[in-house]
Amino acid sequence: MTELRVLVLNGPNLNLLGIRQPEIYGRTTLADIDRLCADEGARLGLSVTCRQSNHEGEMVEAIHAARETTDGLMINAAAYSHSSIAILDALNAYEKPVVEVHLSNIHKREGFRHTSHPSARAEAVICGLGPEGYRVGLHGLLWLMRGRPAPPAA
Ligand code: CA2
Repeated sequence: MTELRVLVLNGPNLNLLGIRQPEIYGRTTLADIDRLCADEGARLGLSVTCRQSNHEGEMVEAIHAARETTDGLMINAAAYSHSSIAILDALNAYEKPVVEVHLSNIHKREGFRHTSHPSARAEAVICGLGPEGYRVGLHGLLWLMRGRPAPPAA
């Protein structure tokens, strides 16, 4: 059986994780998160590609490309979550499962973070679990890509 392919797409400033403002976002770096996703993906039999961009148009193009090359997508659009209709439109044109992830609980933060546009498209949203949210997100995405199988009978 061929591996299911997943794109993990991270947005602006997440490249600074673990380097600046550790009091807000912690000491885990984006490289650590990429490794977590690759390792957990391998355990789950997924082929995981991680990308980060500080540019809205590049993120839109990465989502367009993913239409042909992936079976599921996990996105942390970072600050573009709260502003980018272009990214929402690109996600709406993506026909496979989408999981949205945020490190922080955006609903406990400033009001302008409470609306996240990708949530209008994503099958599931995870926020507030820090880097662990990416692991949980991959498990959820796999379940969605498999077509939401029922749990085994107890
Ligand atoms: O909680 C999340 O994952 C966010 O998507 C992170 C974004 C923020 O704008 C969203 O509201 C919630 C910010 C990512 C910026 O990360 C930095 C890391 C270190 C230093 C500066 C920024």
